[in-house]
Amino acid sequence: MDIKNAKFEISSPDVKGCPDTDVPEYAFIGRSNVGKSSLINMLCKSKKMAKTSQTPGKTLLINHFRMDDGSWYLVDLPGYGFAKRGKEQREKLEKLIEGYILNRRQLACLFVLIDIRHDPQKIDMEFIDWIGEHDVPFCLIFTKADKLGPVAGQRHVDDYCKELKLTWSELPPIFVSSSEKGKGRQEILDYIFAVNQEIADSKNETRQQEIEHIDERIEAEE
Ligand SMILES: Nc1nc2c(ncn2[C@@H]2O[C@H](COP(=O)(O)OP(=O)(O)OP(=O)(O)O)[C@@H](O)[C@H]2O)c(=O)[nH]1
Ligand SMILES: [Mg+2]
Repeated sequence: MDIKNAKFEISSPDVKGCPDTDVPEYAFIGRSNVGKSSLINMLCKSKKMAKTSQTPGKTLLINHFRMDDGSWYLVDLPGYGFAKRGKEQREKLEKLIEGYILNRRQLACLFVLIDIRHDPQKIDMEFIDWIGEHDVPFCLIFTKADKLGPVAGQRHVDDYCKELKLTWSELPPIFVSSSEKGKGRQEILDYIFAVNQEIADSKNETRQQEIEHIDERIEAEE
């Protein structure tokens, strides 16, 4: 399956401003400059739908992109941990990210992006532990795979998983991507479409149970 159409919808300064929807959404988070906005563009086969920059700190709002006529959304979030930001702005962004992750009931999966070249960093590990404590469904995506050869890339992923296994008994789904080369696109989209299907199935089941309850009540009254 593939995305049929994709369109920017709205930028919000906080979770209260996000669109009032009832469909699943998939958000991208990670350190500033890790490639969140580029990955959204790559998935949507667009060069400029999400704004990217060589300078960290480009994305400062919650950006909603509607997919397939609004049947699901991709969400671009600001990066965390950009040291050059002032304390005040850093805290403001942390609040925005936290508010979105903990309160957005439409969030079907949070994709946590890690630069494939880097050794495990404390800030990412702490973030992963934090979302784990709050039962946020998440996947890991190792980005910028084109910057390393396949052997070195796999070694970095393996080392990362080893580190994660020190605190996690089970690892989340893991993807490797390159927005430059389109790597990982189909795997990530397949995952999203499978989760969309699961959510649709469970909604149908709930609806079916509600109908059966109503039927039973009508029969009892007759
Ligand atoms: N070689 C390579 N460069 C990439 C890739 N993904 C992103 N970049 C580059 O990395 C830089 C940052 O990309 P963005 O997509 O803006 O990163 P971001 O995570 O959205 O950054 P903030 O919004 O500032 O948090 C840009 O110069 C991109 O061109 C990739 O897969 N390969
Ligand atoms: Mg960005």
